[in-house]
Amino acid sequence: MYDKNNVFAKILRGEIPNKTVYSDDNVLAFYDVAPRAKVHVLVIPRGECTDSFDFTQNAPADAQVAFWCGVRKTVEKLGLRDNFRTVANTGRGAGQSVMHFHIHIMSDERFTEDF
Ligand code: DGP
Repeated sequence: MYDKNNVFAKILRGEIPNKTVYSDDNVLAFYDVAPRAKVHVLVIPRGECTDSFDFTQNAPADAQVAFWCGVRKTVEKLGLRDNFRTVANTGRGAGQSVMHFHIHIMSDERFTEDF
């Protein structure tokens, strides 16, 4: 169940400030407050969804396409091309701490871990 008081919902409502990278009618992209890579940006849909499972199951198809377009535009705005990762922690067991679906975009000179 979606909690309207999660921190990203508050960011979307303007109740918590953020350092915006990209914004449109469907998505907001902003720098992670606790970066774990040289570049660490979060992309979130404006619609209410808890995680990637919820998003892919329940968000309208056009919202899903618009979200990935927003991810692409964010990557382009950051000037990234061939050295970035997109990660979607899904569920508490995977370390998801904010229950509003988000994609991490991370880029560094070199990653120390391979997946
Ligand atoms: P996850 O663990 O996948 O749920 O990632 C949540 C991320 O959100 C985590 O890397 C830290 C970030 N975060 C938490 N609170 C805030 C905040 O108030 N502002 C910003 N910019 N990022 C936040």
